[in-house]
Amino acid sequence: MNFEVLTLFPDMIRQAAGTSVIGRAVKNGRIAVDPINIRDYSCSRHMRVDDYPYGGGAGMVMEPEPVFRAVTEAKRRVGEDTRVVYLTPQAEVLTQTKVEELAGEPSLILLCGHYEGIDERVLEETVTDYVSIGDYVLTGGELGALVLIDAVSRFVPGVLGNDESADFESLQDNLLEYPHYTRPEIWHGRAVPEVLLSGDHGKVEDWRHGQSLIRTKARRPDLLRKSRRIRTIWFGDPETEAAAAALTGKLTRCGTVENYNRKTLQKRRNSMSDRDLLILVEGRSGADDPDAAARFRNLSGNGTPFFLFLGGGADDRCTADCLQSKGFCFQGAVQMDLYPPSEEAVRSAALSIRKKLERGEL
Ligand code: 6GU
Repeated sequence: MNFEVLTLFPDMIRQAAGTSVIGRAVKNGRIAVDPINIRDYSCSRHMRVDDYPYGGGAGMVMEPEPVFRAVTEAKRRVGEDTRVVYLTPQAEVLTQTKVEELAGEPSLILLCGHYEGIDERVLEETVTDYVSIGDYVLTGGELGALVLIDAVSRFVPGVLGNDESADFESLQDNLLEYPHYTRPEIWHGRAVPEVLLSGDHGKVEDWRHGQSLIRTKARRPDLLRKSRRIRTIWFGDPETEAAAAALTGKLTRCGTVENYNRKTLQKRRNSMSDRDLLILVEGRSGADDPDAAARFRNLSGNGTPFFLFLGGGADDRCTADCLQSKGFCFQGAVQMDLYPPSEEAVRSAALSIRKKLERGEL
């Protein structure tokens, strides 16, 4: 993946991109971080790139033409259609979901502003994404660009070693990570929680999830309000189950995946709350599910949002209508190639759901 960084301080980018995990990834050729000095595209003999603001006021504004020329050069290098991300506090705050979305691009052009900002007209003409790294003001966009490069690069294959994998991040769950411990077993009189020494994987997982909840409630209650328990139901063949499991795994670390081919489950009462999110993966080919009413006999929601994922040309109307009448709230249907599901299809399906979760739209 290529990062073209348009900046007045290329050394700052070069320094940081030569160090640690990102430095290793650059040396291995997994990513390229290419600073472009906006000053090299100045229109004046004195290499000026800023001027006084129309309308008066404090500070200087970066002129449009040098920025435009620098963007043009970056596009010449990595492609005309490359997204241009402007790092600015006047933007949505970067999240793990946005990071993963950007990681799907082959290249990114990162535009770092300075002074009071950049002439609005060149932004209108070139910028595709506005990104802030938090609600505070920095002296320039370079640290934002470096934060973005670091976070995005973790998703580029080969950037992380096996034991640093970016497979599933706790933040994708809108939950904070549980506490970690290593040797010694007792340190400064403090013991490692006993359950971690028990060797019981189920118990350890339960404990960690509990700790994540406690921690999120205490430190980031705002995240908890966006988090939902993911409940996946599937029916169809083993490929459908694989798709259901993959999709659930991209949404949460602690969801359930239930087989609704099975008569026993259809008989058991299954009530979902308004804090749950139902994912229904329907794999059978052909038209509607004629058994929908019987299949969902004992399933009930309480304003519970749901998404449908349909494989092999299955129709959504019957299933959707049936669930709507049982207290579920239809959020969308996606046709998926389930035979087998491509990793890309699963990834983009999960991303679109997480975006909605993050915006509080569910
Ligand atoms: Cl990305 N740039 C600048 N200049 N200030 C910021 C920021 C970015 N994120 C928060 N404050």
